[in-house]
Amino acid sequence: MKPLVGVIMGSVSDWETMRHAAETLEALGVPHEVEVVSAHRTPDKLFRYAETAAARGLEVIIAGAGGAAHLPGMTAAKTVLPVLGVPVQSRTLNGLDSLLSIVQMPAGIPVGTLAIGRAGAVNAALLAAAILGIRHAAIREALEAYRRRQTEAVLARPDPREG
Ligand code: RP5
Repeated sequence: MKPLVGVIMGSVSDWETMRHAAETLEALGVPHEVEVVSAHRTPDKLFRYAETAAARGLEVIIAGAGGAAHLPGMTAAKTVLPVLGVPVQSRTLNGLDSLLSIVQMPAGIPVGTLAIGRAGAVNAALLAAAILGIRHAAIREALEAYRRRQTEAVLARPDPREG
């Protein structure tokens, strides 16, 4: 099936974080593609990617970047598809730089910004699935099942001492 979600990141070094988005989409059976697209090192590729995304059938883009994290915002500037931004935890400033770079978009060009690191990557995938679930019943059902399993797993282990 053709990808519905594009998972892009500024560097291969972001994969350790962004793989959690890809794995979550995989678990939900959401067709997706994964690619390194750098706002700074490959700006022309970024423009091409964002400009052609909707015509290629993508419905949501998840963009992860760290430091001067311009990828999500610049992607959003070139497409009207929903763009979900994942701040990657940077070595120098722990990802606060990434978070502020992604979240402080000017009015008019929104990026749905998630938490720093793994939680943000997982939640970006879940949010992408929720958006797709409006139109794609199978994805909505997979998301409902995911949430049910999560609730049951927590209820099954109320005592934290029992590993
Ligand atoms: C950003 O710079 C990337 O998103 C990455 O988080 C950060 C560092 O990139 P590398 O120097 O590790 O390639 O553009």
